[in-house]
Amino acid sequence: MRAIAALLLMAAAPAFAQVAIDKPWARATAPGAKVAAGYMVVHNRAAVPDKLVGASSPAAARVETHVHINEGGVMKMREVPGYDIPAGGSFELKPGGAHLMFMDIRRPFKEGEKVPVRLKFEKAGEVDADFHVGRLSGGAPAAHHKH
Ligand SMILES: [Cu+2]
Repeated sequence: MRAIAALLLMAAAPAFAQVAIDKPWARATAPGAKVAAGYMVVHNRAAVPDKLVGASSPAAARVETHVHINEGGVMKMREVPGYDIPAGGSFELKPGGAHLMFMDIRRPFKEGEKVPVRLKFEKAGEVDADFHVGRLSGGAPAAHHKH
C-alpha cells in the first residue's frame, strides 16, 4: 500500500518541478512608500533553459520584473519581460541588479514579516515562495551578522 501511495504522490507532482528558489527576501519599506524590491536566487535543475515570465503577490497590486541599467552614469530601473534561467544553472536577483518590483503595495513591508509571492516560469509553471522582509537598507538578512 505504502509503495502505491508514494507512486500516486509522485504522479501528482508537477511534471517540470525543476526550479528552486533560494533565499527569497524583500527590503523593508519607508513609511508611505508605494513600491518595494524583492531578491532571490533561482536555480534551474532542468537540462533545458527556463524563463521567469511573471510574478504576483497579495501584498501588491502587481509585481514587475526589473533590471538596473547604467544610462550615461546614472543607474535607472527598467521593466523587462522576464529573466532567462540557464539550463542546470542559476540566476540571481540582487540589490543593484535584477529585482522583483512590488508595485502599489497594500501596506508597508516590515522587517521580519513574510511576503508570499507566486512566480511564473515558462516551463516550470507556478512556484510559490515566501519573501522574508529584511532591513530598509543593506544586504540580504543572512548577510547581517553585526554584533
Ligand atoms: Cu525596480
